Amino acid sequence: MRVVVSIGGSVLAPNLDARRVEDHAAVVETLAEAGYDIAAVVGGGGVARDYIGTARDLGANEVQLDQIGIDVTRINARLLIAALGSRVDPKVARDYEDAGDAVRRGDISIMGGIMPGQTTDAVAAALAEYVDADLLVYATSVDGVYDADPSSQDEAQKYTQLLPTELVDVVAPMSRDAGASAPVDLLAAKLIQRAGMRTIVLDGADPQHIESAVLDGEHNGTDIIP
Ligand code: U5P
Repeated sequence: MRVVVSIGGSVLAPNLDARRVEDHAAVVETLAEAGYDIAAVVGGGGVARDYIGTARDLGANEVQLDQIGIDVTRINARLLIAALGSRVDPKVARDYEDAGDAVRRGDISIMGGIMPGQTTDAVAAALAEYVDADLLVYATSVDGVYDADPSSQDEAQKYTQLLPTELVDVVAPMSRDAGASAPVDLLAAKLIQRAGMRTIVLDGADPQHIESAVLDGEHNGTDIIP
């Protein structure tokens, strides 16, 4: 069984806390020890947003801002690598082929962003398809996919299950609002739809949620089932 886990930057490193990174690494190692092939894609979180905001004030263009974001995701990926044992490929995978080679060798592969114009949500979805993953897990700062932004709308309802096509329909209007943070972005949703990828979106603040979802199929997030 092959699993790709997308770990949001705000989930892995909302601040620099070794314990938190270790807890995520421990879950990745537990899954690897349980016989799963694992690749993880790490996001940039608040640190990326801070750098991007500052560089925007300095006049950087959007591609330059994305490049800064990618660099931050790779630094976060290095933190996770630092916490993982000998089964991890020690280099941050720079493309899907690097990551795929590592996974096929039996190593844990960690990657961040790869190219401007997207987020690590899309990287995780494309990687999951590339390595023929059985399951894609988004460990995010929101505990699933809602019909509206739960941080600003009290009446927002969480979906327990969606078809990939429904996921696209739900996140499409959210991603058009500037600054809106859909739990999974539109490009990722479209890649999930195209690949028919079994996906779970869950609250990754406690990495145990990832472990229970993968090992026991138990979670309180949203199941995307083709
Ligand atoms: N980013 C990219 N391309 C990628 C991944 C990330 O340009 O393949 C940039 C985007 O600006 C994104 C930021 O907002 O890095 C942080 O990634 P994420 O945490 O939003 O996924």
